[in-house]
Parts: sequence; structure tokens; C-alpha cells
Amino acid sequence: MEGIQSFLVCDLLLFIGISSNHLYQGRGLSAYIPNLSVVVLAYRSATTIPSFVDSLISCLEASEPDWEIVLVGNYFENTGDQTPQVVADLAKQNPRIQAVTRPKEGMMGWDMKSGLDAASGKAIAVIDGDGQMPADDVIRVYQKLQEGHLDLAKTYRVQRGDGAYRKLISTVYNIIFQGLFPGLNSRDINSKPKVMTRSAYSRMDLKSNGWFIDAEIMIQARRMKFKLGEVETVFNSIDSRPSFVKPLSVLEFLANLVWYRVLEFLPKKHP
Ligand SMILES: Nc1nc2c(ncn2[C@@H]2O[C@H](COP(=O)(O)OP(=O)(O)O)[C@@H](O)[C@H]2O)c(=O)[nH]1
Ligand SMILES: [Mg+2]
Repeated sequence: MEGIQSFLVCDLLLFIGISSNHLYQGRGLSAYIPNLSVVVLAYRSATTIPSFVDSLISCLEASEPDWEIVLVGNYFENTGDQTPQVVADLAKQNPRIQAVTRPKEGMMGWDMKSGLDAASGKAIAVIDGDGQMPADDVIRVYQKLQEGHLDLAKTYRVQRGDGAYRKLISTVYNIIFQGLFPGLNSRDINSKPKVMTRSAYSRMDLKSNGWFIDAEIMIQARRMKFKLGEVETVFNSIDSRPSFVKPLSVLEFLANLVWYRVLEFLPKKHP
């Protein structure tokens, strides 16, 4: 009898157009596709990530209740980094959260790609989980994406709390970027959160394993003539640790810019 009842309920739901997928919020039960996946880069953030996730969830619940969070807690072995356990615990407590905890095979770009690959949402956001970017930016940028029917939306930083040196190198970097890749309607290439549609993401083929991945996203967006939009933000300082970006990273950025400029001249050998 119970079998017949549930059969009838399922039929009724299908009849009125509610997919049975929507009955399940937990991952693994179905191929449920949330409206928004938020990929949070949580490298070495064991002590701070729980409170960041709390504030992110509050923002999401207020504006896009159909969310999932992908916490990227990849780690270098034998470093004593507690992040993988912390993010795995958060995921255990909430079926809408998943944790990616793999031994690292690359740096920030590799982490970002591992999170983006795990995300299943119709739109995908990526943000640093170290608290320098307000969690609320995810929603502001997501709304910009939706209102403008854009392919990709992001923030640009009008104020930076991470010091004059970082502000200077960022300004010079963006000027060089604009010179090499003109016509892109973007003021601050490295700023996050970045939010893109699933269709935009599936057209990209990201290769970078390091800091350059933000630029790579924008170079591919330019090549594919994505519809872009930006909203202002404030970038906070960080007190718990020094920035992971080292002076040598500047050279890495410049070398990559030149290399990717050359690649842009090669016909169709890359996406
Ligand atoms: N340096 C570094 N950062 C990583 C790595 N993997 C992921 N990240 C993330 O990169 C983000 C930005 O790093 P951060 O040092 O805060 O850069 P800044 O905010 O530009 O000063 C952080 O949220 C990290 O989670 C990695 O292997 N190395
Ligand atoms: Mg940071």
C-alpha cells in the first residue's frame, strides 16, 4: 500500500511539474543542480573558515536559498595543515556543503580549478575564504550577472586595505594587461568574487595552476566576447597572516602575460 501511495505522490509531482530532484537537497542522492555554487578558496584557513562560511550562508539564505558551497581545502602533505579536517567537518554538518580536500598538485589556480570542477550550479561563483572579500559580494555580483543577463560578473576594488605596495603593483599590472589585451571592459583583473554562468564556464579551458588563473579567465572571456559586468568593492586587510603573494609573483605575472599574448596570436590551437 505504501508503495502505491509513494508511486502516486511521485506521479502527482511529475504531473504538476515538480521534478523529484527538488525533493532532495543532499548531495549524492540525486543529480541536483542548485541555482548557485560558491567555490571558496580555503587554503590554510583552518581557524577562520568556519566563521566565513557562517556569514556566507546568511547572505545566501537571504537572497538565493538554492545554493551549494564548495570548500577547497587542498593541502601540502606533512605540513600539519588542519584545513582539510575542518572543511570536511563543515561538509558533514550541512548536506549543501561539499569539501574538496586533495593533496596539492598546484597552487591557487589548481585549487580554483579543483573547486570549479566540483561545482554543479547553474551559476558558479569563486571567492577567497580568508575574509578579505566580503561574503556579501557573492550576492551583489550574482545579482549583477542575472540583471544584466551577463556571462561573467566580478568586483573591482575601489579601496584596498592590503597596503600601498599591493595597490601600486596591481595598478601597473592592470595597465599592462589593458595594453596587451585591449577592449576588455574590466578594471581589476584579479578581483574576486567572479561569478559566471555554467555555459560560460563550460566554454572555458583553464590551464593555469598559479596566480595567473584570474587573468586567464579574463583573457578567455575577452576572446569569446563574453558579456561582462562589474560592481565596486572594498578589499580588507588581513591580520591573521601575511599575504601569500610574494615579490617574485610579479615576475611570474609578467612572464605569463607575455606568453598568453603570444598564444593569442596563434590560430585556434587553444580554446
Ligand atoms: N599562495 C597560495 N594561495 C592559495 C593556494 N591555494 C589557494 N590559495 C588561495 O589564494 C587566495 C589568495 O591568497 P592571498 O595570499 O590571500 O592573496 P591576496 O589576498 O591577493 O594577498 C587565498 O584565499 C588562498 O585560499 C596556494 O597553493 N598558494
Ligand atoms: Mg587574501
